[in-house]
Amino acid sequence: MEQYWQKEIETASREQLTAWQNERLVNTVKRVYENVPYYRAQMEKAGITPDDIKSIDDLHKLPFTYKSDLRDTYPFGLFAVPMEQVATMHASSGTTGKQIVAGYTENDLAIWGDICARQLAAVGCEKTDIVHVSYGYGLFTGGLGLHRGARRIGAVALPVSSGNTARQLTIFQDFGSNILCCTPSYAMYLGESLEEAGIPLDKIKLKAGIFGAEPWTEEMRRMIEKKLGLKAYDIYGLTEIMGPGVAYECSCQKGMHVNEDHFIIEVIDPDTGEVLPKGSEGEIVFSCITKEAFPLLRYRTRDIGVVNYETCECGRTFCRMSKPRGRSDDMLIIRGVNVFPSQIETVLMREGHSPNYQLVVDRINNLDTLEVKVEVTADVFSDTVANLTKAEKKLADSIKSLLGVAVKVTFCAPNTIARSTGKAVRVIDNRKLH
Ligand code: DLL
Repeated sequence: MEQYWQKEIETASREQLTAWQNERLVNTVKRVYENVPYYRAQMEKAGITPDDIKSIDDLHKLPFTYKSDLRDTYPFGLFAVPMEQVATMHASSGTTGKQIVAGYTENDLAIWGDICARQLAAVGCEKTDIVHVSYGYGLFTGGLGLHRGARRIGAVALPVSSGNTARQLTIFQDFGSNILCCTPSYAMYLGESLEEAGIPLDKIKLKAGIFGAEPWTEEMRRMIEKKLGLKAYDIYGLTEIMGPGVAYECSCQKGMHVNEDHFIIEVIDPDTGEVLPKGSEGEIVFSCITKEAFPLLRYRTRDIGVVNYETCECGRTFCRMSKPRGRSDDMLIIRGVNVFPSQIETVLMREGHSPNYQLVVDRINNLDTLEVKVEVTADVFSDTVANLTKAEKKLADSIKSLLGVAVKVTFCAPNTIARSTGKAVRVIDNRKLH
């Protein structure tokens, strides 16, 4: 039977959800206009006042918030409450420029706990379960976010944090962890490590996993499920909006339910900024409508996805967002062709290759090159050079036929590509160094 944390909200009618969104959006716009000089200036520039925002139909009138706005106001310039009301902060380092700092009031933390509890309930978490949290604790939102969710439910929140893989395996066995929370790449690494240590699955009690914070494919999901003997769920979120739990997967696993009572999702054309018709793929934009300390409006996530408004069989009425294909800024442009690392991952897994891969991009004689390094088993690696070359070519052909871009495939010996305990580094772009 489907389990909910706040059933009345999670299954509320569309009319009710819209009514909440209308009221909460209007209030948030007023609040930021009054309390955040930067927002007031942006709205003045756009020629609007809070009176122009009467319902979610007026949302498109508000200016977008970009990551660059967060840098311009670093560190606390977009906070909408005085510091004495801020209970904690998190930050994401990002790959370029200054880190992003998010503030939370006590009330924000309670809501964050609830939305993570919704995810935990959806995977069947009970009070008696041990929730093994291997996302990093600290300024990263993953560890403490899921920790709060587990506490909200009343389950055991086990703050293992990431790293020290051998110890993680010992804890699985000795403590009987039931639900694992970590990045999908770390889940894969934990699965491989279990195998290498010769620990059979009947020695551990994991039943579900909550994996997110980076793109991963359905193929990877199946592999993790097999290696760890659990059901793997996807969870989405970002520091700027809250952290994990902005959207969560139910047992149907056909998209992640967006917590629409707290966040409004839009899909826009990343080039023109225009809101796209329902069902189109585009850049995902979020507005926070209940956050007190750091309520971003129309924040450009750069994540590319699709939103589905059909009712889900689980009974939840929140719309569902697809797995983001990746961030528009992770997208590689190789000789004019757009390539997402996740597309390459799909080909690798479909053809039975290992999920341990890395993409190396370079520019040689003014021409982009893409090398796909992928680990193979010791058996394959010790095969004849002729056979290896043939197999590399076969994989390169498959990638070319699917993505339309010629790549060089290089097979690597087992355990030569660095494993990640947090977010995996999938791409090394040497072009940036030139
Ligand atoms: O990664 C928050 C989080 C922690 C989500 C734990 C899920 C679990 P940031 O470090 O700010 O926050 O990174 C946010 O990660 O814009 C996406 O590009 C990517 N991302 C997050 N979840 C997923 C997912 C956390 N399920 C950025 N699938 C986002 C694909 C994801 N990409």
